[in-house]
Amino acid sequence: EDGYRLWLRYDQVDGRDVRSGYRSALRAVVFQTTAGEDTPVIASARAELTRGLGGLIDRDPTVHIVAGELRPELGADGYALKAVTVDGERAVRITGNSDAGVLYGTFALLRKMQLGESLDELDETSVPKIARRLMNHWDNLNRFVERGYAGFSLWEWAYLPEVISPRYEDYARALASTGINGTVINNVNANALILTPEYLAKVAALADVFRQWGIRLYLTSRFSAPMEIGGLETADPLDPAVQAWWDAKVAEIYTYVPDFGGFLVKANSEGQPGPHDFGRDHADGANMLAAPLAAEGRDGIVMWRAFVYAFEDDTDRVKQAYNQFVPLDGKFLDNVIVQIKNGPLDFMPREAFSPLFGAMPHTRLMAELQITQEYLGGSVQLAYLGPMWEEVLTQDTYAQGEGSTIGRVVDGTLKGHPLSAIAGVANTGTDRNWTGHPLAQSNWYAYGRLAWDHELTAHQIAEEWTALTFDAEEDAANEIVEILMGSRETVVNYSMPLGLHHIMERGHHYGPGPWVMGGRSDWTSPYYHQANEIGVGADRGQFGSKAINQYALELRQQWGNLDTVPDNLLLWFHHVPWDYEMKSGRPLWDELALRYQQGVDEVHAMQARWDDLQGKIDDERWDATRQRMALQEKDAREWRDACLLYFQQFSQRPLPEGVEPAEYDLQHYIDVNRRYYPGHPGEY
Ligand code: BDP
Repeated sequence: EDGYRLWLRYDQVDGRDVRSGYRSALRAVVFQTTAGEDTPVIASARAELTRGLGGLIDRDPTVHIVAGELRPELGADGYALKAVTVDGERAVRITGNSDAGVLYGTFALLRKMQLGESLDELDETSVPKIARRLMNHWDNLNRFVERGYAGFSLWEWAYLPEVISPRYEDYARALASTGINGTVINNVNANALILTPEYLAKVAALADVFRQWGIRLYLTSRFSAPMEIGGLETADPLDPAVQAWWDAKVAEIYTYVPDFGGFLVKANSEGQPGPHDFGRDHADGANMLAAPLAAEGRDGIVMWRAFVYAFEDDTDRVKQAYNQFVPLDGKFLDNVIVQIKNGPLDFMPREAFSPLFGAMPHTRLMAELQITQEYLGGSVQLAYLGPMWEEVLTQDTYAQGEGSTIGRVVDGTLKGHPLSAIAGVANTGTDRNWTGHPLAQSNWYAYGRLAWDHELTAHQIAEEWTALTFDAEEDAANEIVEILMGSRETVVNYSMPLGLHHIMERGHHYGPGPWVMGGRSDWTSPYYHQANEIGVGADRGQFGSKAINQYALELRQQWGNLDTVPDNLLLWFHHVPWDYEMKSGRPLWDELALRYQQGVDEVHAMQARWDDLQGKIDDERWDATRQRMALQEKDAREWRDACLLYFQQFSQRPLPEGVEPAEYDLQHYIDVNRRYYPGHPGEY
């Protein structure tokens, strides 16, 4: 049980009665689409059915492919599952308007059986709320994965297009199983080479595999590509020669990948080229790329990232994206969608949400979530991110009054935009189990499920994933679910509690670094924690950076007031005196120290609970997880000790009772020489 099969294990269903129940309910399967044709995607659905039912109940039912009426309520990708009778025999009918709908219905049927649900009265429909459900891979052409912690990139560039790794198909199956329908295969820190004919032939080979599973391929495009591979002297988006170059390039890409999905662009951000280099704005840049993607009947899109900030800009970094983008509202073409990270800073363990979600009513907006755990312990530490994403997607922006949640902004219903999309930065790599930490598979799964239906709860998804992934009795399964559910908050507690943020080590972002100084100010830690002898925290209120003004009045009132701001965002919005009396009645310093301690205690509790699971799940994954938890425990103590020693220099207060004193002095933690880190080449 090495984890390779992910949540698609299809082991024999437990219980003779259940098995025979399924066998008699599934003498046949009807695939119904509007076309009623046997296409490559239908062939994939059939292959999955054969694989799944072969494993689950040792049967291979007859498959009928029939044409049906258009069912508007199912939209483009939705499906209906229904128990029916065919020639006097019980069957299940899977209906979709499209082949993809049938494929998703097939996976849903198999999932129900893996979960042991009855098929007797089966009659249900499911329609994804978001149209483009994407993976983002930060994969470089040399196969190094930026912020990847599970081995190398899955794409074997040197062997493509001739050699097709079987992993490509297994990857595509895993995506399709949760309803993901697109993937951006290369890094946002882009390399123009991918747009050359040599690479496009390789890209096309990947797209050919993915297409059979309903997945469209997208690329990141380097803004300066016309100069780097096109021989032009400029990449000015308003220069006709540049526009012509992109028009031709896009046309060329479609000859390789006829269903190409479009471009993802990181521009004028962290050193990437962009329209500002030529005195133009983001809309000029995005629209130039978008025009050919919508020409000649194409339906490609541009996902233009709002992750922009510049150290020359002396305003609070968390305000900058809003400042740059809001004036451009209404200027983007219809096939441009602005891709926004959940928080305005980066992917911290906890942030307030990006205020852009509550702005730009005339612009299509999408969310970017980070599945890979850049700031949450790589794939060493356990952090099930379902609760974080639930927190984000259910967050109210109040943009159009109460109920204007980020989920509704992203699915397009709030503003009635037809183009909707969501992206998750992948945590996959060549590790045999795909994600490094065996339990990090849950994040890949949870992202896919939420992309389909952002109203599912994190708990529900954790239950599903656990049941699909382990052979565990109910008690053990519940235990795993509970461990998962608390894990992200545990990481918050021992690393950046009470709204602290960006106090990690520089570069690799693994481990504590509240002392990080030097270089550009917005990459230092004191820029964010602002610790001094008076207190700690970033003042983003009316007397501080005023970042709070980027939110709706309801939130300004709640978050701007020390009495009503929740503890978990306290130091995100306020600089708070060390002796400030918290809701608990304790002074801030004591509360902070106790939160760090609580994080460590929670890791200990988690280890004990995990130990008790020995023999209740397979040894292989149990032990791999146990070992990682031992490392996480060391990491958690290091975070606590380093941060408390550091902040104590300012607070000048003793540790409250119940907080263990640090093992070493502060200098020791500063000097920890991490030669290598999970997922980072390191320096030797
Ligand atoms: C930061 C990462 C960096 C990415 C950047 C981005 O540290 O590797 O390139 O985000 O999203 O979190 O562009």
